Amino acid sequence: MSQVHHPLSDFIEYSEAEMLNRAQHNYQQIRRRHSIRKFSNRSVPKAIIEQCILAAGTAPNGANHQPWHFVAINSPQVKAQIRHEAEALEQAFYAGRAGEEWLDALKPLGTNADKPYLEHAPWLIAIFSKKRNEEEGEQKTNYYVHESVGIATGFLIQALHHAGLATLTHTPKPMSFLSKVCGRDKSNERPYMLIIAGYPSDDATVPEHALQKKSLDEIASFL
Ligand code: IYR
Repeated sequence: MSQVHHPLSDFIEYSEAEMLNRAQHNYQQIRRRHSIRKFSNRSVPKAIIEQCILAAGTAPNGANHQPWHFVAINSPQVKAQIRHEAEALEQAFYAGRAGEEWLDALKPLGTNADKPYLEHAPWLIAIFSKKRNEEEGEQKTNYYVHESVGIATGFLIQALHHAGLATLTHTPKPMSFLSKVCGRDKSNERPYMLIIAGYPSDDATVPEHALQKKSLDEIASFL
């Protein structure tokens, strides 16, 4: 592989005052992102989702192998199938598979096995991690797959929020049904997470518990 480098032509330098202002503004924007569980069935154009996935695809990742695949689902049939399978798993989870401690931890959120939003929301985005890239007959091992896909997922959530959409992360356990439903039943791919995106319904709420964020002192140290 050649080692061509390009000048860093798109870096923008801001004054320190501007940087502080931008950092504060970004915090004020991102702190308005809340996981919600009541979505409107109002449609959202595919073009918006495409731009958000493009943004996710710019995430830093191992050796730039980009070990991810995004399946954006708008089809009512596929969404119904996902809801059906996810609810069956969640019923077992809430009936005891989770264990007492986990169920106690979820109590303040008020979650349960019913997942109507998996059908109501216009878009479900299933994210797959790829332990190998197998495009066009090549066999390339991927590196730092979990870290890379985690960062890309963060970028995706940020992009969706920035675009003006509400989001929810969902990780049914086990998630293997997503591979089949999404047509990604390949030995090199694993479902990583499901992101629900759309408009909140008029009666969407945020649990008080979810608003309690740790202070800077609690989450950071400066040496
Ligand atoms: N996946 C389940 C349970 C659940 C687990 C965690 I950790 C949460 O932060 C929220 C929910 C569900 O979606 O209900």
